[in-house]
Amino acid sequence: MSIKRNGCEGCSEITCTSTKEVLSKDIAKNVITAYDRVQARGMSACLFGSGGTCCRNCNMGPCQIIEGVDDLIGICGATADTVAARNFARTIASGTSAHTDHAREMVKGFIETAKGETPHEIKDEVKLHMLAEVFGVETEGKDKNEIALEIGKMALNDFGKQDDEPVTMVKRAPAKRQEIWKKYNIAPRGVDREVVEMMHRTHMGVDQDYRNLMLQGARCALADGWGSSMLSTELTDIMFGTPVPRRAIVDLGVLKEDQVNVTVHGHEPLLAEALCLAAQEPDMLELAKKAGAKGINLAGVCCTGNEILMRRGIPVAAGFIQQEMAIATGAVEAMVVDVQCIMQSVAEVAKSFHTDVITTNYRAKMPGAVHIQFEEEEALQSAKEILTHAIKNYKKRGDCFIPTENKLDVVVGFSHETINYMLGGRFRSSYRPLNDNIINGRIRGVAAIVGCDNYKLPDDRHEIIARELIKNDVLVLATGCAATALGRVGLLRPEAAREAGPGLAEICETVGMPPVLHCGSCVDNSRLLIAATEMVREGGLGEDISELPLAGTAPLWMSEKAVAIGQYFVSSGAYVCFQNLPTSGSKVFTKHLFEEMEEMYGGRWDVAEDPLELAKQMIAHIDKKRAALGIDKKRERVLFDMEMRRDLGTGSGIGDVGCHGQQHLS
Ligand code: NFS
Ligand code: SF4
Repeated sequence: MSIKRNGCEGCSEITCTSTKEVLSKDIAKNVITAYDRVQARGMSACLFGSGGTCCRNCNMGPCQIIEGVDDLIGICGATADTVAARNFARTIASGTSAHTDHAREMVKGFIETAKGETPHEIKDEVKLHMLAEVFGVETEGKDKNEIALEIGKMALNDFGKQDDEPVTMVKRAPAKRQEIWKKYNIAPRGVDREVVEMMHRTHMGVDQDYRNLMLQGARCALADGWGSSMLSTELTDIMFGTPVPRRAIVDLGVLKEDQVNVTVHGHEPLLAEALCLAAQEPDMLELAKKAGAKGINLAGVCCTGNEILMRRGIPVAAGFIQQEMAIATGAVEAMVVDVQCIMQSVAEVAKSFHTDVITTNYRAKMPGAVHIQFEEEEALQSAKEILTHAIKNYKKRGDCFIPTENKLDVVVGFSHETINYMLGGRFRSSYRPLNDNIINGRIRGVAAIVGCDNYKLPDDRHEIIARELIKNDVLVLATGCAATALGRVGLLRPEAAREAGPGLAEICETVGMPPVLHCGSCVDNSRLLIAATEMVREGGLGEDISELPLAGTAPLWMSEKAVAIGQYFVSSGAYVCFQNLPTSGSKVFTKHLFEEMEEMYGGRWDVAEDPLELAKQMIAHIDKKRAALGIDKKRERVLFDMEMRRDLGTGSGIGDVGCHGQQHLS
């Protein structure tokens, strides 16, 4: 490799103190990171590629197309709008397939659990019964495993079914939303079918009308959000417990000098949960002691990290952009990976250290890694085998550097049920108080900051956007690597309420919650769909998601999954603003995303390169929705007298925070 590193020269875009510290140390001097590759490559991205008008869907191409130039259409005659739409739709299909393949594994694991064939159990029976109702499963006289087995089988059917009926969860959406989906014939059918149909329609010579292509794009994305992702979230909650608020730590500093450090990187919680169980087994701890370590320290990376952080309080070492840095500390015995968002470079970085990258899934192997197949039916045994391998490495550890100065406490675990519980209190857990506080203007609206980190842009963008939103009384819900990034800068702490506007601060202080709520991994964006639906159902904010003062962003998106998520939010009625989209090469298609979709779905795409501008656009949308609901005037009242405080504390139930999560908070 000819790219060189020079201390921290290549880190001009890094603001994370821990990352900079690690990269400035001698032990990391040979580590080439993605930052270095971005620098070496410069910003000369291909305009056709980034604008979405490069087509290589057949072997007459590749064709690079310029909109409005007659000679520069595809060899087959495809125009810029068709090609941009096809590429965008394929991105959605790819993102959907990733969530879907993950979800299928979870459903299969759920079925095995119901049969007693895994070390896991059906933990959340309340949610099990709620889901039984959604699936129409009779519960009378059946034990929890029987109910789970029936739900599991029906859920599995949602992936592969061939009839034209929508997937089960669609019926959870507000009635008005379901009508819109019916009108455009985009209620998702079998999830796999929507992906296959999308791939078919984008094949050379099939669907060549961008509007028609994007009807399937919307349907495919909805199959992700209301189909596979929602199934994954709900069944994972039932198996491993619905998250409740708890304190934890997010930083590279969670690695421990005197323990065997195992980072779990990827997406499927079945592996991570099994590792959590195995790491507590006496024989494993004994083995670690024999190797001279005080224990086994598990730490998460990326979305797997978010899953075990939310449910077990297991710390997150790194988000997507820090995966190489975790190894560069020299303190990691093994990075155990499964699927998605694992950069091939981790195996290269690991070569400079004693670290082994252990792949565990037959679908995802990597040169330079050790493969130990994780078998769900023998989950504990598999996990032990992986840990044994890691423990053996402990003795080989050389110099290491763990940054310890920047470890920040975070409060995580805001499932849609806990948001409801925290705000509503023990006796009347509901979204009423949230709706009331939006109506009275203490909370201006709700924003979702989701998605990835991206080496191409400065890493403080989530923070800039979140600070601007909370300053303007917008409650922020965060998932994925965006949530991890916001945790690193202290915004997931109740103390961050000080930075919020007066209305939001008042509520956060009364309830003891942060102004930015960590709602989980990327598949857990489906929680936000349910939260939005509950807000509609509660009343007072219109009859559909599109009427809510709500906006979403994935400002540093890099993965195709983020585009699928963006599209299912748009098709569900939300305003979604990214920092760029791969469609700029076609004004016609971009207009479809930015304007026509709003007419159809009430939600739309938007872009804003500057993070402050992006936040302002989200706020402008929220204000537009407030005005349409006729609640814009109420916001003029921002100062609270004692009576209003009392009202906030008891009248609405917000002060009654004796929820099961509260004990973790104090
Ligand atoms: Ni989401 Fe999770 Fe992170 Fe982006 Fe990747 S880990 S599923 S895709 S990078 S947020
Ligand atoms: Fe070119 Fe058309 Fe083939 Fe695409 S499908 S590569 S535009 S000829």
